[in-house]
Amino acid sequence: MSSPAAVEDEDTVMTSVPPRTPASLLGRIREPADFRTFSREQLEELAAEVRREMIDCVSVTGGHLGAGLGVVELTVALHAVFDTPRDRLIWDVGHQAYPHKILTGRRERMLTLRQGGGLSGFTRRAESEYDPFGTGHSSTSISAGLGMAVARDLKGEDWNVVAVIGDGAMSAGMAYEAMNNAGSMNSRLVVILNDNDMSIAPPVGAMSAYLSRLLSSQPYRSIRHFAKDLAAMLPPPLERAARRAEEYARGFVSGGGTLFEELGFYYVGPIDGHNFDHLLPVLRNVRDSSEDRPVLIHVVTQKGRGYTPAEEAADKYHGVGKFDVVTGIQAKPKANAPSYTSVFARGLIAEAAVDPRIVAITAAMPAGTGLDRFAERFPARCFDVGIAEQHAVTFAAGLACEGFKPFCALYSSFLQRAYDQVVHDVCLQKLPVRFAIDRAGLVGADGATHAGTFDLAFLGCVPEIVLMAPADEAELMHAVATAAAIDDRPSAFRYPRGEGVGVELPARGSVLEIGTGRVVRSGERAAILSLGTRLAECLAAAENLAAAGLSVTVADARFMKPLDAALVLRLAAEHEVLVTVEEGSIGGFGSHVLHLLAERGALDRGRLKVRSLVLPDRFIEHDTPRAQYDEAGLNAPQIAATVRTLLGCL
Ligand SMILES: Cc1ncc(C[n+]2csc(CCOP(=O)(O)OP(=O)(O)O)c2C)c(N)n1
Repeated sequence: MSSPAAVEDEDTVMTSVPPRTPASLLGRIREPADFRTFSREQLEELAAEVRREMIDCVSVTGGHLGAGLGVVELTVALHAVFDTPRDRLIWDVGHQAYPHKILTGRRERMLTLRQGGGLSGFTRRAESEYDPFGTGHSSTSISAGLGMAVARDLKGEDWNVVAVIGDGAMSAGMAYEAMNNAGSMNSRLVVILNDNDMSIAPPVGAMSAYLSRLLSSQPYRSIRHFAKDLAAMLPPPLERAARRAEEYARGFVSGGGTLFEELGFYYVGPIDGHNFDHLLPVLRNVRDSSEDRPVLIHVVTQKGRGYTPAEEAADKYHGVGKFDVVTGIQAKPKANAPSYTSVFARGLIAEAAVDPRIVAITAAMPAGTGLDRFAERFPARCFDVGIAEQHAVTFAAGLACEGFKPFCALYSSFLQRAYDQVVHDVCLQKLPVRFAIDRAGLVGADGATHAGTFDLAFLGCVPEIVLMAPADEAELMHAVATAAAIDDRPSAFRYPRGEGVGVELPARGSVLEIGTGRVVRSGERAAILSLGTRLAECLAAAENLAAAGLSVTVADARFMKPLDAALVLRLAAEHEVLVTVEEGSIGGFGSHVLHLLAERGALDRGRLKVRSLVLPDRFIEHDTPRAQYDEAGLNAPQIAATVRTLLGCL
C-alpha cells in the first residue's frame, strides 16, 4: 500500500493568492439559481471553470482534492436541477464539497479553507444554508436525509432530499441501517451513490466487489447508447425517453433486481457522472417523479478527474498539502522528528517480528494509521475492514478470543463510533484487544469533527481497561511493547497527530510496569502532573518558572488507568500546588486525579491547591495546532501562568 499525504498531517497556511484563471461564467454566479437557466454547454463550461478554480485554491491552501475533482459535474448538475437550498443536498463526509462551496456563495472565501476563522474543510450548518447537515465522519448522509424526508412529510411540505454517498462510505454499517429503514418507508429520498472505486485507499470488501460486478455486468457505455437511441426514436419530451432508457438499463444491469432494489430502493444506473447528457435527464426525471419511495442513482466518477497527477494517483491526492499546479509536486513541511503514527508502526512491527500472534486492524485508514507499513511486512496479519469501526472492534474481540493479539488502530474521533463494542464486546469480557488511538487531541486544519477530545473521558470510566498516554515517541514505543505484553485484559494507548519531539528511539520498546508514572524533574513548591505529549510544554513551563525562582516538580503519569495513586498522593503531600495537564476533555485524567485526592482525604487539609488543565468545554474549530493549543490554554506560558497564580506569584 502506498502512503498518501494525509491531509490531517498538513499545517496549511495561506501564503499567497494564486492568479485566478479567467472565469467568465463563474464570475457571474453568486448562487445556484444564477445557473439554473444555463444551457447544457454552459454548464459544461461552468464545470471546467469550477475545476480549475478548485485546483488553484487547493494548491495554495492544501486540503481534500481528489474527491472534489471527481464530483464537479455532479455538483453542477445537482444544483442546476434541484432547487437548493430549498431542496436539501447532503454530502457524505463532506470532503468532496469544495465545488459545492464554490457554487454556493463561498467562492470568495475559498482561500481561507481550513484556516482559523476560515471555511471548514467539510460541510457545516453554521456556514451556509446550502449545508443542511454537518459532516466529517462518514456514512451519515442517508440517515440524516431520511430524517429530513420524513420530517418534510410530517409537515406536509414538498421538497426533495438528496444524499450523495461514496462507495467507500457505503461500506459502513450505518449506511445499511439507513437503507434498510428507508426501503420500508414511503418517503421520497434520493440517494446518489458516487462510485469512484476508491476510498482513501483502494476500497475493500464484498460491497466494493459487488459494485464492480454491477458495473461490469453491463457497462454504462451501452446504456448511454440506449439512451441516445431511445431519445432519437421516441417523441419528446426527452424526459420520457430517458425514463424508458433507465428502465431498460435497470433490466440489463441487474437482470431485474439489484441489492438496492431488494432493500426497497428504485435503482437507476450506472450512469456516467462526468457526462451532462447522462446526469441532467436522469436527475430531472427523479426530481419530477411522483414515486413515494427512495431512489438510488448509481453514478460512476473518477477520483481526481481533470487533474492528471490526481487521476494517476488517486490515493496520494485524496488529501494534499500545498502543491505546484504544473508539476503536481506537493510541498512537504520539513519534519524534525518522525510522526507518532510512524513510530507506532515501527514499534508494532518490532513486536510483531518476535510474536506471530500480533495482528493489526484498520478501518479504511491504512496510511493514516501507519498500518500500510505493517501490511507491507506482514500482509497476512493486517486487516483493512473498510469504514467500519464498530465491526473493527468486535472483529478484534473475536481474534482475541482465539488467542491472537489484535492491535486495533483507529483515530480517536472515529473510535467514538465503536463505544458500545469497546464496552460490551471487549471490556466486559476482559478480552485483550489493544487499542492504538491515533489523532488523540487537537488535529489542526481538520477541526472539530476530527479532534480526539473525548477518548480519555469515555474510556477512563470503563472497568478492566489499561489506559496509557505516552509522553514522547520513545514512550510510545514502550506503550506498544507494554500493550503487546498485557494479555489478560484490554489496553489502549493514545497519541496525537503530528511529529514527536525528537528523542532517540529504541529498536524495540520496553515493557512498563503497569500503573506507574515517573518524575522527570524535581522541585519544591508546585507539581505539574502531565498525561501524554503535553509533557514537553510542562517542562518548558517549569523552566520558565525556575527562571523566576519557582522550583517545580514535573511528573509524567504514563497511565491514566490504573492511576499511580502513590505518585499522585506523594505529589499532593509534598507541594503547595498540583496542576494536572492533558489534551482531553473534562472527565478524563484530571477528573480521575481529583476523584482520588478527594477519596483519600488529600483535599481535606485545605493547604493543597489543585487545578486541572483540560480542553475547554466547547468544540475547537480548525486552525493551526499552535493557535488551537493557545485557545485551549495548553501551551507552556499558560501552564506556567496557572502555577504562578496558584502560588500567588503574579
Ligand atoms: C467514521 C469515519 N471513518 C473514517 C473516515 C476517514 N475517511 C474520510 S474520507 C474516507 C474515504 C471515503 O471514501 P468514499 O466514500 O468512497 O469517498 P471518496 O473520497 O472516494 O469520494 C475515509 C475512510 C471518516 N471520515 N469517518
